[in-house]
Amino acid sequence: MRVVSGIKPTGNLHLGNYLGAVKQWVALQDDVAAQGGESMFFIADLHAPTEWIAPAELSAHTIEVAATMIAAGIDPAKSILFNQARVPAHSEMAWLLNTVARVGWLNRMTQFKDKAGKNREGASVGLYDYPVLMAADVLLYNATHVPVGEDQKQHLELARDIATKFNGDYGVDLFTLPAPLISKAAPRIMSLRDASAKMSKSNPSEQSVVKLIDSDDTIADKFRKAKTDPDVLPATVEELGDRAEARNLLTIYAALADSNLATVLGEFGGKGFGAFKPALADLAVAKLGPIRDEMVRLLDDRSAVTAVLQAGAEKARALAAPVLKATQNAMGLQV
Ligand code: AQP
Repeated sequence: MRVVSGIKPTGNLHLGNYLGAVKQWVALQDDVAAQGGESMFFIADLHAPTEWIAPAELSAHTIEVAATMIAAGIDPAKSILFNQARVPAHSEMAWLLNTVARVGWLNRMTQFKDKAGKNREGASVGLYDYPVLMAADVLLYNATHVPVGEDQKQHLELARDIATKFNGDYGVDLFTLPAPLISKAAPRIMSLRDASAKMSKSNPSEQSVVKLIDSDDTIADKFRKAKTDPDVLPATVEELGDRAEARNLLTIYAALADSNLATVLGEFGGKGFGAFKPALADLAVAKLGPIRDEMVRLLDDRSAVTAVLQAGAEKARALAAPVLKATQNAMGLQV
């Protein structure tokens, strides 16, 4: 079993990235190790500039995201942690896979349509080709399982299609077909200002996103000002209905408390947000504060984080080299 997943350094990580991805990866790294498998987590810095990001921001966020992952519990002794750009095989493999991927397949990718919006002609070729680099990211390591959010499932399907076509076209049994790992415990966290939009690094509204770098006061303030409705909380999940803001805050509470909506409503049903929001703020500060403090400590001496990334990249390069070589050989490339 080999688990591979990545995260873009397009900004400071937020509560959605933590509850929806990093927290699950931390649990996974122990399960995978117990089964004699391997976990690889990478900072997807090659994916980040597919939409404009200033170079100084990209390099700063790469180190910050690595520090956040370590502070949240990704243990470099148990998992391989690295940044993509230090492993040139990702880019090389992406090009080789570009020759197999079909334009029609990429045209169907909904994330490109969402991100490019009306300005498709003005989108970067990298944004269009993003799923092929993602296929390279996982096929390069013969990943068996890829933890992904629902929104990335389509990209993983594409990776499987590319792997199947390559194996078929060249008559080889080279690439492992990676399976998506969608954790039931991984919630989708929505913006605190608009519960119809997901919490996102690129949301310009600071109040909509709880960042893992936020101070205790800022975290509490953001929850205090989170958009809600005027009603009291119901006693059961069924009665919650379409109250999206309430559901989002309850989901956050349940995920932070390692609990579930029914139990949280058992405690807060019949109470108003005046009682619930301070309890949520306290819980969030108790859970996120130590991660932030450790992150700040790690960022005080960036060399330790850089050393982790360098060591991780060395291991990743060693794993990638034979797969890249076998791919080149299969295609008849003289390298
Ligand atoms: N709001 C969210 N709720 C739950 N999970 C989330 N993830 C992101 N936002 C939420 C999960 O975090 C992992 C890494 O995501 P990413 O940084 O590679 O890309 P993203 O999903 O595009 O994240 P953002 O924050 O929305 O970044 P920008 O604004 O740059 O596009 C993934 O597993 C994702 O599911």
